[in-house]
Amino acid sequence: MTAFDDLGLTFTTVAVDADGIATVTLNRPDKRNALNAATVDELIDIFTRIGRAGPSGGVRAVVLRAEGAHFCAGLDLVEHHAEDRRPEEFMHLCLRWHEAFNKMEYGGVPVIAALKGAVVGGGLELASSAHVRVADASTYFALPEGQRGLFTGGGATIRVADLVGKARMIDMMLTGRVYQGTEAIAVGLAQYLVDDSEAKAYEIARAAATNPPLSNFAICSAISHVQNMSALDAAYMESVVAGVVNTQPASRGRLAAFADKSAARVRPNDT
Ligand code: 1HE
Repeated sequence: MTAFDDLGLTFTTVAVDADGIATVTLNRPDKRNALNAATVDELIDIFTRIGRAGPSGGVRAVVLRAEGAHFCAGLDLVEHHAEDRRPEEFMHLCLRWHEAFNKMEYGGVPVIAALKGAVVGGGLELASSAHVRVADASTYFALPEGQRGLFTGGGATIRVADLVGKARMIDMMLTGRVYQGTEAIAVGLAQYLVDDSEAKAYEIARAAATNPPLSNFAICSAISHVQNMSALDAAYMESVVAGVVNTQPASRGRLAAFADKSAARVRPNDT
């Protein structure tokens, strides 16, 4: 029995290894991991539990991955069609998407998305809630909402616009433009383009997990909160966070190692 077994997950799985690296898997490959309402509820449950352990315990980093050839096909269009939802029902569904994705982005635990195939519509909204996105050669990004007669509802107007800028997002939605490969990296949709996105995502998660959890908590919550603030309040908030993080006991040994010259220095990459 793991700490997640009692959640009764159907469309997702969670496994945590001995180092505290959690693997959260979208596990609905026959539907290209389309996000039905139940999957979103599972993501809320998973990331509530991951965040609740706090910066001192439990999960130290998350790799978000998917079964099958595609990361995520976005909103479950078949369910949406069948449900024939009323406006307020879809509004409340969107609020659940936001609950799940906010728990990811503001939860204080690094989430690394291992991408492949389609990362489209709500799938891109999910990916953009991760802290680091890793793409491979098969990965492609799009916002086909316009073509479907829909609009984004899972935070793309905030997070995707933040990644690529307002003008590119509007173009993507008006025209269905697809980004992939180095162009996707250049516009900011992912930070890494590699042969094996999962292997790289685990490498990043393991590297991040060597930082003190309180530092990662600040990195993976404070930076996002700051984006929502005025510059004046953000600077104040940054000072308070730095007051807590930069005096933590876990940093003492690291500072001592720098002072006694035993710590690694920051060097340029090998050329
Ligand atoms: C789905 C979905 C889905 C696949 N909802 N069932 N998103 C989109 O507009 C993308 C829609 N999907 C696609 O364009 C393609 O399916 C893919 C490019 C992702 C994959 O293509 P392919 O050829 O591998 O698969 P397929 O044959 O299209 O689909 C395989 C099955 O997955 C099929 O089910 P089956 O029971 O007939 O086998 C499809 O119905 C199912 N499937 N995608 C439901 N999205 C909060 S607002 C967010 C708004 C949005 O996200 S809009 C963007 C929606």
